[in-house]
Amino acid sequence: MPQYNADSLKVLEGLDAVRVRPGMYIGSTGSRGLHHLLWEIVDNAIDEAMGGYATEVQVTLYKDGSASVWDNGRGMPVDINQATGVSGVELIFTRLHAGGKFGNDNYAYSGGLHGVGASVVNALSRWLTVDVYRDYSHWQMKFTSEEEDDEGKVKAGIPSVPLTRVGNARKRGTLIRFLPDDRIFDTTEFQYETVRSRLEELAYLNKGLKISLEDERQKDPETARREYCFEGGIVDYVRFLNQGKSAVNEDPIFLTGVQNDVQVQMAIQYTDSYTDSFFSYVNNIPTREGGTHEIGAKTALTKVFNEYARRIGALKDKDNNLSGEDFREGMTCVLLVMVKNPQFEGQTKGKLGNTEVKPAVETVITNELTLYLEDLKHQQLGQALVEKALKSARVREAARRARDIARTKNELEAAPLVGKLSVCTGRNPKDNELFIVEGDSAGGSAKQGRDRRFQAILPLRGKPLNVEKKRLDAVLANEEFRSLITALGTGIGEDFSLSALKYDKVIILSDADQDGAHIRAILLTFFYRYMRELISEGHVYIGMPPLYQVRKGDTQHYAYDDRELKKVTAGLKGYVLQRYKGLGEMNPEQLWETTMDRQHRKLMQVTLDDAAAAERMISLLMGDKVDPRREYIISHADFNKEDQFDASHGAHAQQGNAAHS
Ligand code: 0RA
Repeated sequence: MPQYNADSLKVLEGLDAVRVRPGMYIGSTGSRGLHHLLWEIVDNAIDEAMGGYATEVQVTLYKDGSASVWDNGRGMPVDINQATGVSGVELIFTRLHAGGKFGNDNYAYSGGLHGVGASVVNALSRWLTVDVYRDYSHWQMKFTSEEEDDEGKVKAGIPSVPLTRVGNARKRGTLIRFLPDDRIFDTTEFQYETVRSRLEELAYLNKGLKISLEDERQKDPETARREYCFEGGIVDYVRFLNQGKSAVNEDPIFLTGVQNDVQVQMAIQYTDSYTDSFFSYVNNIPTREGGTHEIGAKTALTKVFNEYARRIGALKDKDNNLSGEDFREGMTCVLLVMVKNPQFEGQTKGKLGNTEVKPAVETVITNELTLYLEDLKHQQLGQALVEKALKSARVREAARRARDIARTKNELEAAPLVGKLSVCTGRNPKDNELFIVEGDSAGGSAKQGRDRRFQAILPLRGKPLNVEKKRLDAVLANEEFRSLITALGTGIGEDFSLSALKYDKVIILSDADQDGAHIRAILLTFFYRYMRELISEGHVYIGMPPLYQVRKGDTQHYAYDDRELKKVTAGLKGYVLQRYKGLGEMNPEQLWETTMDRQHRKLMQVTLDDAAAAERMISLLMGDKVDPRREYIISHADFNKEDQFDASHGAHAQQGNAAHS
């Protein structure tokens, strides 16, 4: 047993605090918090690479539920820290906030959101082992959270095997393996897709770094091992995001520079689509709510392009400047900044607050984009982009007029426009739900079966317009969408206002087949493009009708997937099984019982967790390039799989009352 002095006792108390309030350190004890543990360790490995010491990071997920992270960096310090008399490794894993940072400048940019340190991971694991390879030696140390104190309380992250030289080694690096504690977490299963997509993203953000994933739980060798390395960094990333679209500039514009300690990289590729997609990151952390870095970049883009448009004579002295939106039409952009002390704000801490970052980014982008456009090689592109912006401005003006007309029309002819809508009687939007139902017959059942106090029904006839291929004016001209917009009450695009929302939940009800999936995708695309807050604030849901009815005598059970069907029918004899092919097959009572009743239904909440994946999925599925779409559909053709929305929209299944709170 290792010896403890008074100082280290205090340290142990510190780690115990982590187990008392895990949420304070990792946000939650759900799946998100679980993955946070892994990101914590991955961040340290990436820091080592960003410092220029490592070229490779490997993550492994094991069958026993543990995970490991390897980097070929310098190896954690194994020598004794003079002030404490404890080895560097032990300090890193037992001292809160010691992390790997040591006040070292190399680590100045590391994880703002994570950065709570490897010790937190240790405290929340059943066991953790470290292997350090450096100076031709292999060192090992182990920790455990299995021991109990006199009162039977678990002691967090106690060294169980002291740091020991276990052999010779030629390689250099650090391997950390840990088993998340199932007494802390609601789930201890690492999700393959969550891990894979984040590692891929990190590989794009860290040019030239080789990041691999090995998942020993996977049978298929292709999924079991993935390796990512992008020599083009974020330039490759925008190309990847735009795969489903037709590019205007094959070679993305790449701008980079440093200003007042803020490192800036930006890659831009224009496509022939009409929306803009801005993906920003601070210290490798996605900033979905934007912030000062985004504002700085957008300000610079608008300013430089307007100046350029004047210089080439596309704008005359008398003309007004074009708007930022006009220059951003069809733009996909990745912005990555490195900031010393990032302050994250906003609902989900996804917004950068540092005021000094705006002028820094603005300066870098202004200088670099000006130089880029002055280059004769880029003259043609520059002209084309100004043309595109001018056209966007003209259409925007036309759309504004159309919208005004739509608005007055709505007021004048509100009744006919929402004629298909069956409103609810309750007047409190917080209690109310809008079901968007595929097909008139299911719509009819829903109208009869609903609780009319809280539930409104909007039936959709046939497939709605695919908005991905349309500008706002065409969307507004479409009657189906006009009904929807009017029903929601929020307005659309720039005019969107969440506070005017008439329903707390907007629930899409479509069949569990390809057509149904297509309709869902079109509706989600519409919300994503024109009412994004509706999704990000958690108002959009997918209703999950059961796939089976099991009837025996007077009683009936419903099963929402094959696994549940097995459970329901286990030990049951002489039952009648019905497989529902569509919502239309259910009578009003059945539809109510299975799909609409708050007590029993299953809803999937659509979230924007992975906006980049959503963006890509939407352009692949809804865009106009046929080949990538076909490929995607072939490889993801199982439309009954619940995690279909995980990949594209990060949806989370919720059952019964859970979805109701
Ligand atoms: C501080 C000092 C040194 C290495 C590290 C931290 C280090 C930490 C981690 C965390 C994961 N992988 C890591 N690799 C290295 C050593 C400094 C030196 O060798 O002089």
